[in-house]
Amino acid sequence: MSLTAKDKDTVKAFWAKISGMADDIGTGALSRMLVVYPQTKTYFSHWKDLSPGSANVKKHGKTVMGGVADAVAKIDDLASGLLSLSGLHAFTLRVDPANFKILSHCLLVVISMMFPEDFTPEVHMAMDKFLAALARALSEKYR
Ligand code: HNI
Repeated sequence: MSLTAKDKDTVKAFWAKISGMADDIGTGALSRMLVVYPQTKTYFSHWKDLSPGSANVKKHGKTVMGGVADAVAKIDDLASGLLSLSGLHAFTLRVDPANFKILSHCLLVVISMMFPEDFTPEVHMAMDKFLAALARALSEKYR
């Protein structure tokens, strides 16, 4: 399902509210992903410490959220905007694209906990659609 103009406005407005906390969101989501879905740990076996909130997790949380911020900026053309990041995950990192949905879910959980007032059902739906579109865009080079 593609994002409507209204969904895009909702995502941009919500992102403007939460982006100042992006590093914490990234750390929280990545920490949860590695605990709740331990199969995701295989991709990060070269890290020193995969435990929640570790220096490695914090640093990579920030990196991932940089990618999300970039996706918000490219919301009108995600598939071509994220092609090189998709290629990196497909050919160099060889991440199973099923994991993009897992991380999206963890992002939604953390965001809902950090912003209980602002995370209305309308925002939830728009963010869910956006993260699904982001996961689809990251999967583009796997085709
Ligand atoms: Ni992902 C590196 C963005 C999901 C495994 N990832 C990156 C980088 C960005 C990024 C940006 C750094 C690229 C560079 O060096 O040029 N990743 C994103 C985004 C999502 C995502 C926006 C989804 C929202 N990545 C995932 C998932 C996994 C994943 C779900 C595996 C479970 N990514 C990696 C790995 C690296 C990586 C592994 C390299 C990290 C390192 O430290 O070596």
